Amino acid sequence: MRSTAQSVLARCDELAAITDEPGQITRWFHSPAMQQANALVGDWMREAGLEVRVDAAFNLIGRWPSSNPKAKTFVLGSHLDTVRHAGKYDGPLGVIAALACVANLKCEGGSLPFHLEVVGFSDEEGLRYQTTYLGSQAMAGTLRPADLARVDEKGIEEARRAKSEFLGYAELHIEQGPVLESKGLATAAVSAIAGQSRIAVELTGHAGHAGTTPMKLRQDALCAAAPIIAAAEKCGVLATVGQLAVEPGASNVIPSRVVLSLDVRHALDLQRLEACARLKAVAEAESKKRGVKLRWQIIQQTKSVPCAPELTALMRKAVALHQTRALELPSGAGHDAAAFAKLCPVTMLFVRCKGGLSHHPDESVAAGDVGVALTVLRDFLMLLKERHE
Ligand code: HGY
Ligand code: MN
Ligand code: MN
Repeated sequence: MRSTAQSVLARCDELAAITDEPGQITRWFHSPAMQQANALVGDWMREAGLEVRVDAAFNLIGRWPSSNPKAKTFVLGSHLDTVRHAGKYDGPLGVIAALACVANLKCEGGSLPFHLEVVGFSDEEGLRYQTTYLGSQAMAGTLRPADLARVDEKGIEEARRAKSEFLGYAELHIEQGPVLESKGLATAAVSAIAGQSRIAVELTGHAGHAGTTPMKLRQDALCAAAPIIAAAEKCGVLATVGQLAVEPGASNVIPSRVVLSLDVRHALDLQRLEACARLKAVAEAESKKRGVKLRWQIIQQTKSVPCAPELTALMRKAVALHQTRALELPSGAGHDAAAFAKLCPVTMLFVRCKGGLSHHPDESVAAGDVGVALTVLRDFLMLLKERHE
């Protein structure tokens, strides 16, 4: 039976019911929920006639081999893990829509001059280890020893694949921003993916009695953290403190230790790195002023990644078959395509989402837009087929 926008959305609903935190959608790397998600989507891949496996980094892979054993592989991917209290579509829409597109091609008796894989990456968000692209980096072979030291899974590096295998990669993803809605467009190609810095800031002061310790004698870790958070809000690039832990966490005890997360983004790497340097200087000054010890730990830095012009031109051509305007938008959000770009040319297709809202349970997409995206993705594959026949 043909896959439609409605069946794609119904599967997003079904997958959304699988969570590590009842009452909300949360799936972190290699959790029980992620293993259930891989099993469910793996069954859908088998139903579509794909060869299904899970690699050493717990990436789910559905393969449609070409009749030419010497052919290269084209990958349609996105991620199945989520942020905490996520929406239904950030990641899963890309995997389920790609599978629907491939299933329809196979139903029509189509064939491709290249192997095709649909991949559900195991950890794009980094909820478990605060590092992003764990699954796609494992496949790209770009995990560093520091990343591996953080991950309590042995042998994950065996997921590595060779550049020579791949023809290219395309990722369908909700825009997670307001531009498509403001322009009245369903889809757009993506020009580049912004880089990001993920930093853990630890401030260690000294606990004490809230009622007897004079203000000027305190080493208050939270008072040292506050100016850093205020500076992040005004640092001139996108900066977010998403996590804040305060110890010992009693109302009548001066905070002795604070750990906060810093997520810094910009399309230009130099701007991002300069903003991080400014924030580190604030942290050093504020902690010194209070006799608080500072630990500034860069968890991960990922550079901005341009999408491949030739593939993106093909994606724009496919968009132009269905829309009056075929734009190319930059992505402020990170995507597995950024990690996969180490292996081969990559491109992306954005789908309008309501209010540009994402990383929120109210994330939503219109069936009509998903329908357009399915057709664009199919036409993109047909254009690719023409190029490689
Ligand atoms: O954080 C991001 O940009 C992506 O959702 N992982
Ligand atoms: Mn995503
Ligand atoms: Mn996300």
